[in-house]
Amino acid sequence: MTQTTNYPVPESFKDSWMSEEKYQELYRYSLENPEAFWGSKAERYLDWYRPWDSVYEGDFKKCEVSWFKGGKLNASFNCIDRHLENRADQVAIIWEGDTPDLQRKITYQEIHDEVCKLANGLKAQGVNKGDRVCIYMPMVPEAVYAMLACARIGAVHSVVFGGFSPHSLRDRILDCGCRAVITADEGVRGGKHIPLKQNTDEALKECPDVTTVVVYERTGAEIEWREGRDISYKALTTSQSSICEPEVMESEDPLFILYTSGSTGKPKGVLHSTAGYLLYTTVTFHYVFDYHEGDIYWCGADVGWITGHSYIVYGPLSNGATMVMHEGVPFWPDAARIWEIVDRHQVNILYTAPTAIRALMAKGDEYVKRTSRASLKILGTVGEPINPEAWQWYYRSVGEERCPIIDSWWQTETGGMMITPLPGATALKPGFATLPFLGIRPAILDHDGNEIVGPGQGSLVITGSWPSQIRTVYGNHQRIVDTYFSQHPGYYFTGDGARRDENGYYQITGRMDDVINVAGHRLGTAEIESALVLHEAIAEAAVVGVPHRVKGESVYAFITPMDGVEITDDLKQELSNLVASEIGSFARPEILHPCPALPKTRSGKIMRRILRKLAQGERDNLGDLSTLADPTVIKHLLDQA
Ligand code: 6R9
Repeated sequence: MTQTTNYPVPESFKDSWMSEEKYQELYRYSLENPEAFWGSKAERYLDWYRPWDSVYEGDFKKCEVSWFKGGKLNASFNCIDRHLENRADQVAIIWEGDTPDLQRKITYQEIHDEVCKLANGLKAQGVNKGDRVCIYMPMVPEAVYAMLACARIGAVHSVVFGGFSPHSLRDRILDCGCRAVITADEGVRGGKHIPLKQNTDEALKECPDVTTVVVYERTGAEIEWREGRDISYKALTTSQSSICEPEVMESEDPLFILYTSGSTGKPKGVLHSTAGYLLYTTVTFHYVFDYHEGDIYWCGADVGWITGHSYIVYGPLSNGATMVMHEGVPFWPDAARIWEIVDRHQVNILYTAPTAIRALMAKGDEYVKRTSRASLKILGTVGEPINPEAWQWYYRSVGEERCPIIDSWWQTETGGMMITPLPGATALKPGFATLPFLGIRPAILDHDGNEIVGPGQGSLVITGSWPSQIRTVYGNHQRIVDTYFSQHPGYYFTGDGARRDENGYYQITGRMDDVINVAGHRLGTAEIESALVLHEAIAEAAVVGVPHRVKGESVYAFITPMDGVEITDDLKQELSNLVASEIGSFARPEILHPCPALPKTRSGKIMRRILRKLAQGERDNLGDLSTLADPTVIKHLLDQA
C-alpha cells in the first residue's frame, strides 16, 4: 500500500469475508448496479414472506425513498425464529451485571420464548400494529426483548436512554404519542441506582394518553404503583404463551423512532423503516466485524442510542451472533473490568467509543496488563473522532498490535456504518475512518457547494440513497428536508466536516453545525441554552463545545444574568441542576461563564465563532470582529476570562 497508510492488513485476516481486491471490485459494482447489488444482498441476508417488486424507488432530494417495495417480512422473525432450526441452544446474549457476580446466558430459544410472551402480553394490553411504545430501560436482556416484542407485533418502539431526565422522557412520549411505556423499577450502573420508575411517574404526569406501564423489577426497590396503569413485567408475561406469530410487515413499515439532537429546536424523532434498516445493519455487521460462526462480540454502547439499536440488537441477532451485554460502566468496580469481561467470555470483537478508550488510557496500562486479552481479534470505535494518541493506545496496549482498529463513522440518521475499514480489506491510518462501505458514495463539498475532486477538506455529504437512510422525522417531514436535504440540494448533508487524502481515505473532522458530542452523547447547543434560560435569573445563554481530554468535548456555557443579579456558586449549581433535570446529567455544563452581554452581529445573531475561541482560552486571534454590534462586549468577556 502507499506510504501514508501505516498499518497493512494483518496476515491473520487473509481468510476474512473481504479482501482489498474484492472490496475494490464489489464497491465499484455496488455503485454501478445498486439495485442488483442490494437485491442480491436482500435475498441472501434476510428471510421474506413475500419478495419485493422493486429494489429502490423514490426521490432522494425530497427524502421520499422506498427500498424493497412490495416485500413482506418481520424483523423479529429475522433476528430470532430463522435461527432456531440450527442454533436454538446457542447462546445469543451473555449478560454481565453491574457487578461481576451477576451473569446470565440466554439462548436463541429463550429469547424467542421471552419475546413471544412479552409480545402477547403487550397485545393483551391493547398494543396494536403501528402503535408507538416507549422503552425506558436499563441494560438488561429485557430491554432487547422489549424492542423485539414491539417489532414482532408491528408496534413502533421509541427507546429513550435511561440517562435522560423525566422532562426529556415526557417530551419524547408526547411527540410520538406513545400509549405504553416499558421501564424498570431501577437501573444499576457503576454501583448507582437510577430511579427509572420514579422518573417515568414524573414524566407521565403530563402524558394522559399513556394507559399501560410495564415495570421490569430489576432491583425490587420500593416504587409506587398506579392501579389500572402499571403492571409488573412478570405478571404480564408469566401466563402468556411462548408462541406469537410475527406480524407480516411491509418493507417500508416503520420499525422504530429514535430521538436525536439537531442544531436547532427540540430533538427530532428519526424514523427507520423495516427492510432497508434491517438489511443494512445485517450486512454491515457481517462484513465490518468480519463475523464468523462462534465469534463472541461485545458492543459497549447502550440500547438507548443508535449504536445499541443497530449493533447490539438488530445487526448481531439477525446474523445469529453471540454477544456480550454489559449492564454497567467500564470502570466499575475498577478500570480493569472491561478487560476482565473480555477474558471471562473470550470476546473476539469489541466495539466501544473513543471517550471510554481515553478514560481507560488515562488510568494507565496497569489495568490492561493484568489481563490476557488474547481472544481479541478486532477492536472497533464509534461515536466521535478518535485522536491518533487514543488510537495508538487502543492498538498497542489493548490489541498488542494484532487487532485492526475499526474506526467506523455513521449517525442515527444513517442507520448503519457508512465510512469504515473492513478488517481484511483496508490498510489503516490512525484518525481516519478510511473508506466508504459498499454501496455508499460520500463526497466532500467546498464553500460554494461544489464537489471536491481528489484530496481536500469540506462538508461531508452522501450522494444517493442507501437502504437504512432516515425515512422521516416523525410528524414533520419538512424538517428532514430542511435539515438534511436543502443545504446542498441533491445531497444528504451529514453535518460533519471531513478531509480526504490522496488515497481517498476520509478523516472526520467533527460537526460543522451546533451539535456537540460530549462523551459520545449527541447534544444540541440550543437544547442546553433553552434549559438555562428557564431560570429566572438568566436573561440569555450561549453554549459552545470545547475540546475535553477524555470526553472529546464538554459543554461551555456563557450566561448573561438579569439586571442586578450576581452569579454566585449557588446559582451556578442551580443552573447545572436545571440542565440535568431538563435534559439529563450528562448535559451539565463543565463551565458557566458569566458575561454582561453576548457578542452579536448587528442583525442580532450570536457570534459563536468568537465564543468558541474565547472558551478555548484564545485572547488575540478572535478573527473578524467588524460585524460585531457592540465591540465593548468582547472587552468585558476578555476581562472576565
Ligand atoms: C453512531 C453515532 C453521530 C455523530 C456524527 C459524528 C460523530 C460518529 C464517528 C464520529 C468521527 C467516527 N461520529 N462516529 N466522528 N469518527 N468514527 O454515534 O450516531 O449519536 O447520531 O452521532 O457522531 O459527528 O455526525 P449519533
